Amino acid sequence: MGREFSMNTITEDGQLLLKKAERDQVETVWDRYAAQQPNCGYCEMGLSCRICIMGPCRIDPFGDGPRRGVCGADADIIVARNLGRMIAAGAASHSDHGRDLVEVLGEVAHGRAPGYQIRDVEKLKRLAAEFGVAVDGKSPEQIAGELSNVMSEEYGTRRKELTLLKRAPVKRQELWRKIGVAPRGIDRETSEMMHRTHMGVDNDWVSLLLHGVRNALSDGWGGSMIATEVSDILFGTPKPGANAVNVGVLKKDEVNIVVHGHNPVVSEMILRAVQDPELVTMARAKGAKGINLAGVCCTGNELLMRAGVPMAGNHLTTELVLTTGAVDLMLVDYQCIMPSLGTVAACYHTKMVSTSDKARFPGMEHREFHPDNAAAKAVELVKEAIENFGRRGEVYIPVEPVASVGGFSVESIVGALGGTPEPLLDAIKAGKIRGAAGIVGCNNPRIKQDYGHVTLTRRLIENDILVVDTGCAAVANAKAGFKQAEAARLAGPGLKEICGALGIPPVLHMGSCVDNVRILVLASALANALGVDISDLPIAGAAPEWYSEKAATIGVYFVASGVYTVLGPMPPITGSMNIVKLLTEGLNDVVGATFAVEPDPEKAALLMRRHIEQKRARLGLTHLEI
Ligand code: SF4
Ligand code: MSK
Repeated sequence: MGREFSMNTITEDGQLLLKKAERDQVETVWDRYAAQQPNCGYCEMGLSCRICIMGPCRIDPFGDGPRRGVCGADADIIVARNLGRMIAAGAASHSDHGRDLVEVLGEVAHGRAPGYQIRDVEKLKRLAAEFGVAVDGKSPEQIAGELSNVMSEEYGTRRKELTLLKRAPVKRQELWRKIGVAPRGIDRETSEMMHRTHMGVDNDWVSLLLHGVRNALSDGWGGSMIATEVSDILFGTPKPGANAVNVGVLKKDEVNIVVHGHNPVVSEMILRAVQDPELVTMARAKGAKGINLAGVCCTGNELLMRAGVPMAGNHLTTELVLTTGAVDLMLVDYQCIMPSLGTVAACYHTKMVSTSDKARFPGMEHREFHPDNAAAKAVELVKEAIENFGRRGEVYIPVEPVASVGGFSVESIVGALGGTPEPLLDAIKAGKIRGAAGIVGCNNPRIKQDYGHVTLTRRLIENDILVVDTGCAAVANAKAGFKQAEAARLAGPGLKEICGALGIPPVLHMGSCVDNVRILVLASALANALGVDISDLPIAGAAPEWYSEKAATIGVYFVASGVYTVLGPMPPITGSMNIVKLLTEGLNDVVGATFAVEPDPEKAALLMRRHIEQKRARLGLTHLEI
């Protein structure tokens, strides 16, 4: 008798593959999560500290145990330092991803990156103008070289504040300056956070958290924004297009290559290689019908957004795709790649390859990709995947894929509206669309896979709230079928009418985790068109199943930009009621938005709807009492 897996995931492919994993005696993330229970209460509350080796220390919030660490730090200081370091790690991850793209842009400019090219020259010129790079009389390569240099400087400390902050509404920029959180350099804020949280530096929890806000903004309006923009320049700005999602996108009779991670630099070269007619002929000679490229997590989202590459699954599906026995090669770059994957793959024929100089994994071969060798290495690896096709054992692909539409960059959304955000604003003013919500972030075994995303999204669209999503949330909603034009039938009457008129689904896929910045840019465009700040808009954000430090940073830059944000899992802050109160109430007086924490997506939907209706009331629009 197999176990019942409907408690782990709402997805059919997930439940069926968990049964397969059990039969194959493959340990998954859920097994390891169960083995970790009960989690350490001190760590859950943020009350353990291992910053120095006078400790480790922990604070006893209830009993007769210590109320201070060896150095004298109390609960507020310890929780704030831990949260600060979490934000720093998240900002560092996304922003370093951005730096890698800036470096590729520079290599392309100097002709040292065969296979890469500048795909969106118009965006290159727009960005150059924003960064003060003159474009007249220069070739795209010259502009790219100069832009790459200027963007690199954003990472250091030469500027008073980051260039792209000026994309925010003027009121927001002024607020950031007034409270001293306008970031000065991308790396600088992360580095300063690590300094401030060293023993004996910043021991004022409010001051630490304000720097946390500045650090998160350095990512949202700095490193992540650069990552998205440079990816668009190099690989094309996304346009709406069809794709398919879930494990059913793997093909029994084709060579399956899956890309995983976040940075599109490697996967774009793989995409190019799998289209090479010579390699396709080679695959056919080995008995396959062709070569099938699919993605998981955000590298998958990058390819889905720009090229309609199918998506096999989100974070908690990454081990399960291997249990199909159908993956001939999985290539990983960095972030959100479980170190268990090599062990899972070893139970099947799957070849696992890591590609980044900064991310290595047990049980994987390492083949380092650099801009100068990426095109050639991609061909090499696709050949190896073809060779591996013949080594397959049993293949089990238990579901059919779900159709979906992706590719909603700000440019394509505004384009669909006729070149201005006005029609969207008119629909909001008329109450046909009550407001908009950004649903973002991961899966986390603390929450049944996809349940948080899908339930929350369903409740919002049926109440006429347009949903935009990114990351693993976007994949969850695509698997649930919310990203087909027909999904408009699930929407309330007003949203349904607008979707019908524009031919769009009620849930718009805006990309990967770094692409959360597209939501910031869209919110700024709406606020500017209305002549208000982002915090005045009838919008809200949510991360119903978040797990990662990057998601914590995203949450902070959303709130600091004026977006009320509901988290599913509780961050490790409950050891300090001062900090809980600041983040859930006090921040309203500082940045005009707060966090809420609500693991039940039904209740989270109510919180978001109530917030949106309150903002409508303040703008003098029709509103509902919720
Ligand atoms: Fe303990 Fe203070 Fe060292 Fe943290 S910094 S481990 S609280 S002594
Ligand atoms: S991949 S950060 S699990 S969204 Fe971007 Fe998914 Fe979260 Fe990673």
